[in-house]
Amino acid sequence: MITCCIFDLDGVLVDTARFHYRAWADMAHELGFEFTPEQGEATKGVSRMASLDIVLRAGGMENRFTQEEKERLATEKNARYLAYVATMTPDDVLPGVRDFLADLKRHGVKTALGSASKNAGTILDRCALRDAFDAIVDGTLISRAKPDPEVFLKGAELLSTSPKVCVVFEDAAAGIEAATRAGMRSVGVGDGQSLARATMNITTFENFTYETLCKTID
Ligand code: B16
Ligand code: MG
Repeated sequence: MITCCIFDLDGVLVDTARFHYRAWADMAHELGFEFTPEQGEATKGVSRMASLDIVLRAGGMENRFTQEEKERLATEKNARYLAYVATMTPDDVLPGVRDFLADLKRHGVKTALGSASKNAGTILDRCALRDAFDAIVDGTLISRAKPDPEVFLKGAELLSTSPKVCVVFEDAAAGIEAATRAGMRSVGVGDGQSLARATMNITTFENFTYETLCKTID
């Protein structure tokens, strides 16, 4: 039985993962090294400060900065990221997402957002997605980042449901691990390789329905 779907935001509902990557790569370039898209994969789904550590480690600079300097670098990266986000419109919601959310609503399935991002509210508003969710959990409400299951357990709690009836949609390996640790099934969205541990995988929401979801993993 699947009565609740919890969605990651960046890389699942909207393609902001490329904005995060660009903002980190720009910062790295200014610091004097290149941060590749392959290295960028490891920042998906993890918190801002943990992402900063990943980037600095890639450039051999993990011990170069004080905590205060790291806070400043993270703030600058976030300003760059928000400049990209400011260009977003409702057209930036990924193909098939709105139809799938509407299909879930028709079947009485509850929905929650489960994102590590502190900017999730801004993105939901820019893309006119806020009203599509029964509950919203973002980086401002949690204290432990994925792969800790906190974000998804909080979503289930707000919807008053058991993890057993929840399915998580995720584009990051850390998010799939968080779902598994929460006792939930998961759908990996995107590149199958890094998401091999998901219960099932899709590459797009186009033509994906609640019926297909249930047939495949229920
Ligand atoms: P922010 P998600 C995550 O969002 C991103 O995947 C990850 O790359 C980012 O570092 C994290 O949010 C924090 O984002 O800097 O905006 O607070 O995938 O969990 O929706
Ligand atoms: Mg994501």
